[in-house]
Amino acid sequence: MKKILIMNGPNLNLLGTREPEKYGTTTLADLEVMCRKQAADMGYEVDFFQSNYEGALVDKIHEAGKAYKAGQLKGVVFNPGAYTHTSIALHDAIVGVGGLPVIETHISNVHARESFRHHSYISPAAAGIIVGCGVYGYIVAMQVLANRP
Ligand code: CA2
Repeated sequence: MKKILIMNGPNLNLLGTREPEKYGTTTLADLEVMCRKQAADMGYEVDFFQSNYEGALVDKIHEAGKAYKAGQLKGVVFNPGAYTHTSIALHDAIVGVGGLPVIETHISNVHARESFRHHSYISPAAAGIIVGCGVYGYIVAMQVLANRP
């Protein structure tokens, strides 16, 4: 069965434990359950990955690029956390693997927040972008991937 990779970047392991006014009360473990259920409903498996390390996220994108080319992966839902606003390395990884569909997903509306959150290095490399829809953005992003040709 084909997979969808859900990737979360730095500090998203804290989801649901602090700053609920910004990120809600769903924990990362809750989010994993939601994503696995959505994937099963659509006939996919989920690979769920979180790291606080930029290089580990780069490595995972490389792995995803290979799996996509081998026809084992439909695409990636990626919340790069604060690396969104800083990481040329993640941009280059997505572009570098060539053709991997990445849906950049943010829980909060980054455009309604501090100006340093308004720029994304990931967006030019992404197939689509979802912001400000809470954790349901991940579900929408999965539906987007599943419905791509
Ligand atoms: O809105 C999003 O999903 C963000 O990617 C979240 C990042 C932030 O740096 C981006 O600008 C927007 C922060 C993730 C930190 O997550 C926490 C969750 C709960 C408590 C503390 C941090």
